Amino acid sequence: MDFTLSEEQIMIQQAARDFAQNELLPGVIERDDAQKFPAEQVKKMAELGFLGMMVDLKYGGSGLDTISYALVMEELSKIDASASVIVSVNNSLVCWGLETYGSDAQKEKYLSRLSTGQCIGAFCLSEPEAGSDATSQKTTALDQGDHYVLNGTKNWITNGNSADIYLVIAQTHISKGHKGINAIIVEKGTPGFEVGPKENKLGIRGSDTHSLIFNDVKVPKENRIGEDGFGFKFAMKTLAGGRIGIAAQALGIAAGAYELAKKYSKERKAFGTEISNHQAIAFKLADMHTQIEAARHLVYKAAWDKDQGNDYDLSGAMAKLYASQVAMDTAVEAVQIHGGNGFVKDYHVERMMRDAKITQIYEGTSEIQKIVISRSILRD
Ligand code: COS
Repeated sequence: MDFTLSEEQIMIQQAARDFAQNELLPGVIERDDAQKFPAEQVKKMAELGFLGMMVDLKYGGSGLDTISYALVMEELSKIDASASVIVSVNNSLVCWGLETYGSDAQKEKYLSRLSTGQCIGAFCLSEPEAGSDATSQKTTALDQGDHYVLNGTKNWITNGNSADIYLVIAQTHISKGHKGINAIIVEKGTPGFEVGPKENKLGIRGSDTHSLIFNDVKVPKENRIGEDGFGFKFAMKTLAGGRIGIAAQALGIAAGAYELAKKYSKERKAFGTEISNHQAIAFKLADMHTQIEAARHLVYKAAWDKDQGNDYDLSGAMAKLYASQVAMDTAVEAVQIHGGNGFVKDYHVERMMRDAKITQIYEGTSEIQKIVISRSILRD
């Protein structure tokens, strides 16, 4: 067993750490406040190859492994989870899905643009009545010979307005249930496709989350990913990898909040000494550090499973379930250690506490992860 990162992985980790400090930290409070999409920062992340990290070089990607991707997600999320979710969705849910299941023509047409950040992508599964219950898709993509006609509404879509390419999950053969669902590529600007209002969110406020409305949207048949009826499996397989990205995001939020709390505890004095000298604070830090290290092992193991070609549904779900809980617990304790200062924006930890919450909800709630885990362990 070897826990050592390769030289290349350490280099990428350092590049992401430097980028986060130099480019994401300035203005992160203001972007959160104003719900401002980090457009300039996304452009720079594209230049660093962060938007198509695992995509083959021939499609403009960085050709890296999932561990490198997790390391980058962790570093970016220590500073700005709004920026890292854009990276996560583009890499895991859009580029990976297209590269793994798309046709050669689809890859030629869309993948290089997505992996180089010329445009960004969105993954559109959730609906007003189909979040966790993902088979209950109400959006339809009816077969009209050489094209589909899409009707319906998607909810809470990350990159909702900033994307140009949308992977839309929709029901084609209603009587077939989940076996009648398709995944269809829809380009922004297609007549009848409208972006709804921006959500005013608790956390990750810099990322743009919108509903999407499809009103008789005509899309050529060649935009369907995989065989007819493959859409639900496509969504499940894609989300299984996405969960590793979000687990790494949660790990980063936890690690970022912990680092700030540790630093603060060594500066702030109370009762004549730095508060880190009080056992009440030191023990909190000990718990945080231990839990973060455990989360890190789960996240890297899931990424490693994916790189080895092992099944990663179970390890990805466990990583997300645990890391998101650690993110939430650590961020709450980081605020506590900061006391009154933790409750104001300048010290960052209140934002991290708000950002942490979504990691227990999106790409499968913690309850959904427990369904995936329990079904997997009870199968044998
Ligand atoms: N990989 C491949 N196929 C999968 C799969 C996976 N990880 N998980 C499920 N499937 C397949 C099943 O094998 C089944 O296909 P068959 O009937 O051909 O065997 C099909 O998908 C339906 O699965 P199942 O019967 O288990 O469906 P359920 O309605 O019970 O739900 C869960 C399955 C709960 C796991 C699924 O709906 C889910 O993940 N929901 C959460 C979705 C989500 O993450 N939403 C957030 C939106 S994205 S931000």
